[in-house]
Amino acid sequence: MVLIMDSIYEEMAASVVELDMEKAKSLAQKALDEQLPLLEAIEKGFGEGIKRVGNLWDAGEFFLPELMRGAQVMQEAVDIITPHLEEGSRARETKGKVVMATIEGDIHTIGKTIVATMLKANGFEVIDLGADVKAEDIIAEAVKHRADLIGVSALLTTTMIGQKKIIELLEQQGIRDKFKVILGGAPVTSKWVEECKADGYAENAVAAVTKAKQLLGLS
Ligand code: B12
Repeated sequence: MVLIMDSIYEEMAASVVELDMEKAKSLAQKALDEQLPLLEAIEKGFGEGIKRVGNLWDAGEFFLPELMRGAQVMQEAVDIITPHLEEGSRARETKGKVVMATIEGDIHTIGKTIVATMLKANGFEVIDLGADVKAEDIIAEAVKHRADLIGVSALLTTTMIGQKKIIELLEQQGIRDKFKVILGGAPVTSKWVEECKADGYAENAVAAVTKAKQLLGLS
């Protein structure tokens, strides 16, 4: 069984690298039809594919159009799966409110959206503000919605500084103690999170849920 799954995940990864939208979408549908572990399909399948696309870009073998197409293929495949990830959570009581965004200047949405979906699937109420959101606006929304947790994604080394700004603004506004703040995104490390004086870091969506529960005293 494990071997069969591994080969489906490999096909999923390959569909992203081959920029084959039809193949990716039909594999996403197959994951639903065959009731595969959906998060694993995203992370080990399509997620692995987009990482390989990133490596090809790094190696100079892919250019921006391929990078963009790869992202689009991954996004559309994941969009087929995510509504089904959330299904189990709707009736349950909310574990807490989370405001999530990708920081200003940064248009990378895929990882942030996966984290948001996983949090929803685990009973959190998530207000997803999208990408390229100013630190000021993230805080205003967190205040407005009385969020418990703020989650901020950054994929560019040049935009990570915006994550730090969130903490600085919360301190300036005298509301630092009202929210727990978690940071993430490929270039983010626990050292950076410490430097920002944020509350937590998670490397992937599963770890993000564990961290969120831990910070809100739910585990
Ligand atoms: C897809 C992609 C794009 C797509 C994004 C489409 C979209 N809708 O998101 C497009 C093509 C638009 C794009 C554009 C650009 N990109 Co780009 N892109 C990538 C790529 C290949 C994959 C990112 C991704 O989606 N990964 C898959 C997801 C699942 O992983 P993830 O994002 O890391 O998220 C996981 C964790 O990090 C974590 N996580 C994420 N967010 C959060 C938040 C919280 C709170 C928590 C707890 C956890 C968490 O959980 C997630 C799930 O496991 C990366 C390469 C890479 N290795 O990361 C480059 C990369 C990030 N891009 C890069 C660059 C340079 C750019 C451009 C500047 C290119 C250009 N010259 O125009 C532009 C940026 C424009 C802008 N202003 O933002 C560089 C950044 C380099 C750097 N050090 O800063 C990278 C690293 C590629 C490279 N090696 O050069 N990109």
